[in-house]
Amino acid sequence: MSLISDSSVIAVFKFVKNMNGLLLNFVNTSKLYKIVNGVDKAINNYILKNSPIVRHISTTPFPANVPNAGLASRLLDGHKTNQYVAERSEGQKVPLAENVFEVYGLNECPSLTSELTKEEALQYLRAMKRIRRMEQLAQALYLDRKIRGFCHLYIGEEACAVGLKPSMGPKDTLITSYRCHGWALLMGQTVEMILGELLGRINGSARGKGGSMHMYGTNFFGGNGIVGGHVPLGTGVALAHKYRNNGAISWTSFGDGAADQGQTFESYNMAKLWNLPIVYTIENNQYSMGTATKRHSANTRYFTRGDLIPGIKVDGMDLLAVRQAGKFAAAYVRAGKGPIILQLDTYRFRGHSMSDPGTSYRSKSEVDKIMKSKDCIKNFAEKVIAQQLISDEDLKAIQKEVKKEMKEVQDKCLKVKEPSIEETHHDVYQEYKAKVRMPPMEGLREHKNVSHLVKKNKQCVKQ
Ligand SMILES: Cc1ncc(C[n+]2csc(CCOP(=O)(O)OP(=O)(O)O)c2C)c(N)n1
Ligand SMILES: [Mg+2]
Repeated sequence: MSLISDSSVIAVFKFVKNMNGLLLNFVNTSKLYKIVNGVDKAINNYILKNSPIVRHISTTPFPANVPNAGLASRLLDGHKTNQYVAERSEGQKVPLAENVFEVYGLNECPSLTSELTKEEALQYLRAMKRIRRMEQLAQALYLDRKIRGFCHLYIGEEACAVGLKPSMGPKDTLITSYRCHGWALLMGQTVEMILGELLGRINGSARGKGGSMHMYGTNFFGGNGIVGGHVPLGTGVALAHKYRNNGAISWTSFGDGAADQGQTFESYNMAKLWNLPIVYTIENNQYSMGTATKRHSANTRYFTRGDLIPGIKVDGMDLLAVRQAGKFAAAYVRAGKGPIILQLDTYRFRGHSMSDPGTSYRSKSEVDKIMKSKDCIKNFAEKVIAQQLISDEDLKAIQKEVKKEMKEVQDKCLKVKEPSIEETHHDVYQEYKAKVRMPPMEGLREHKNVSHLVKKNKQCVKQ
């Protein structure tokens, strides 16, 4: 098991003792198995204090049921010793790069140290992979002319949604633009509901009648096609949260193009005036269709444009940075301090929509360079593997599992029928039974024939 002798390990330890990052890496490696065999008490203590992994180093005989036995390192087989170490069940400390945040109107910045457990690492990786694979399938189905109409892919931007989701509480709501498939999945739609909707089948979330831009679900207000049009809607949802006093946040996500809309500034004004519980999230993918940010925005520092609303610029390709910023923003809003803006700098790897090759207004080399160096999934996977939080095998298993899942769902959806022509009169109008100030959301999702209301409405129009 040992690669180097005890004495040289100890020497290295002493040498790197003051170089925290290096030492932690060192402690994370399997060479530790050898280290604990021969080290003195001072070094044991040092490991215990500094290692994100080691929870316990024992000098008593190895107990039958060490906590985390599967993970715990029964280290010293063959080393004629009774020491063992057990793995920490809490997370590892993962440092972030120093330049991932810039703040406006705030005295503090999100922490540059992120705590991450193995389970979380696997969860985030799986979530990003599922979105990407689903989008890749959507792209292929579109090219195969099985999906028609609008279709805006989220490939490249996955860290934005996946990084924010852990900060959302059970009553929090999300509203976003037409680039919504990833968010739909995170907000509880199934892959079948999303692919079914894209394919126009009755198993889709809007029974195949809404398509790419119009998916809704519990606490998920869509999918919205008008650029910036949903920013006031998200602000209205925040007003509803405040009115209902339910402690929830309205997460309102939009693009750099939408950030220039007049209604965005009107929304900022009302949100600050009324101290609404809202996080405005600008997914700045550098382009508004074919127009680069510096050509459409006089000020591309979107996080500074809320006047009295504070903001944070975040490396949106770094999942952990997004998560830290999301946590910070959620705590800020839940403390009753009012709105906050997050600018997540990201990049879309595909064209604006399926009808845009995405290469006439930006060079292929620009796209290739960013895909190579800034891919949020690849970089996150490399980081957590280097930290020994997960293994290459874990990553391969996720890839395999996700690919299989998506293929099965796609095959299933392709066998489902499209909605019939009679369905034109389904779910068009809502009949309000009680006098309420807001329609009950459950009612809106009922699948019912409302042709009698259509007739009634026509009569009203004639009169
Ligand atoms: C009010 C309005 N104007 C123009 C359009 C056409 N349009 C659709 S998407 C888009 C670009 C929006 O860019 P951005 O807000 O950065 O979002 P992204 O597509 O990059 O995610 C435009 C101009 C529209 N849908 N609505
Ligand atoms: Mg954009």
